[in-house]
Amino acid sequence: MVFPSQGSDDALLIVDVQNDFCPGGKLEVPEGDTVVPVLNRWIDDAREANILIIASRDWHPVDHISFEDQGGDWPEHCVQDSRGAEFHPGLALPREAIRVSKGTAFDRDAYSAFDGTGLAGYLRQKGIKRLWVGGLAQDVCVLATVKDACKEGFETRLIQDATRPVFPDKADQVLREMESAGAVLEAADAS
Ligand code: VGL
Ligand code: ZN
Repeated sequence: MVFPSQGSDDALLIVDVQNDFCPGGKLEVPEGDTVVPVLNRWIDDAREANILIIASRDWHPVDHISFEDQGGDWPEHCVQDSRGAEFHPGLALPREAIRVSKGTAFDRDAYSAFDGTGLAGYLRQKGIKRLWVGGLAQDVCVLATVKDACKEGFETRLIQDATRPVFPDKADQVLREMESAGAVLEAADAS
């Protein structure tokens, strides 16, 4: 059991565990794939306990505004229906997990899984109060998602060993930023 506590008001939120954010991908997160076996344990537990599982994905149209050749900050990545946009093949995402796509507008980027997706309302409708969050990248989309989750009033827990940053130098600063937003940092899994 990896959930320290759980109930029908818990949900597991997996952010952007996609090929392009893993080693060999177009926007590589160092050691990004190491989150996969960790998250698989959380998925196992969530399934056993009937906990809602949400998986977000970065899902850009071609020529997205965030791409360098369009004047954006990032190399081309997670283009809709490309291999790079697929979830990491090792991620044991069950059929019933809810998929959330973001960053789908040509002219606007979205880092947070809550941005433009209606996710907060959906979770409230399901009676969710507490979110366990992991995925990629810790300093970009996970950070934005955690901050929005706190702002939306969810009790938010970051699963520290289930996330990795694009820029490892910023990791500590990012953790402090999450804490000041109100998130709780879950230490590495003891099991
Ligand atoms: C992300 C950079 C650009 C992420 C998405 O999922 O962390 N990072 N788009
Ligand atoms: Zn993106």
